[in-house]
Amino acid sequence: MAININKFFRNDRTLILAYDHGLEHGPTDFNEKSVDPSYVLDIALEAGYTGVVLHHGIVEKYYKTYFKEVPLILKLNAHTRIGYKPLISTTVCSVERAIRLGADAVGYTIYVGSHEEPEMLTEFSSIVEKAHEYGIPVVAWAYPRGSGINELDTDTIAYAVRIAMELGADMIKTYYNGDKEGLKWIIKNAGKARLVIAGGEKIPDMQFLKRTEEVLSVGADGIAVGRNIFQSKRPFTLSKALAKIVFHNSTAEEAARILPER
Ligand code: FBP
Repeated sequence: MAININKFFRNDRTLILAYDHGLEHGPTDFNEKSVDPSYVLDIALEAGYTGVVLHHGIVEKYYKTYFKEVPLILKLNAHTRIGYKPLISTTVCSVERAIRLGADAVGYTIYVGSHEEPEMLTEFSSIVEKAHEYGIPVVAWAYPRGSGINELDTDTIAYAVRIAMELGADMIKTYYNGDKEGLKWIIKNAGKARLVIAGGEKIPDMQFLKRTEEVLSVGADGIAVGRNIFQSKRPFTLSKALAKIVFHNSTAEEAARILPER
């Protein structure tokens, strides 16, 4: 069956709002507003994001009515920051349940280089096989991680992306380390899979807009951002500025004109 990821694209670019942090990082990532999933879904809807990333519990209780206008990537695995544990992102939802809940794609994190990587490779492959049988695209979080691993080394990121591509990912999310030439090589290694850049820790809004302009200019297909939006003091206008860069090729300077203060 042909797998179509176009639902997540507008003008051949994608802008995804990630909101799986409550599980991945804990509530310290949130403020009084962003702790409420409805608030974050409002941002996604109003700013015209072409995708949102959620775990199934939030989907069941919040992803309803008009929020469904924003296509859904349902995250199938999770890893928490609390306590000591192996570096494996555990499967917490099945492909079938994701489909029943209205997912347009499923997402899965692979910690490439971790001691537990083999399990994640096997599981990811099974998920790709099953999701593709149902015609559902798969988004891989290809994150180098583990003892002795330099998470931001260009060749290591390229290797992580290559692994996800060869195992059948339709879209791959990974880090940007600031190496523009390196990103070109990373994108080449994604092949026909689409490549999106993760947001990372909160940086000043203008810096984030510039970083977005940069990765798109090199050839990334879009960005998947979380903290840089919902930890911003102006998540709605910042999202609209981002959309100008992503979908309309505005420069960061042009896009920033809509921000109340710089
Ligand atoms: P951010 O834009 O906030 O970095 O979100 C992207 C993301 O991949 C989330 O989907 C996920 O919860 C988080 O980063 C994982 O963060 P970490 O790199 O700490 O594992």
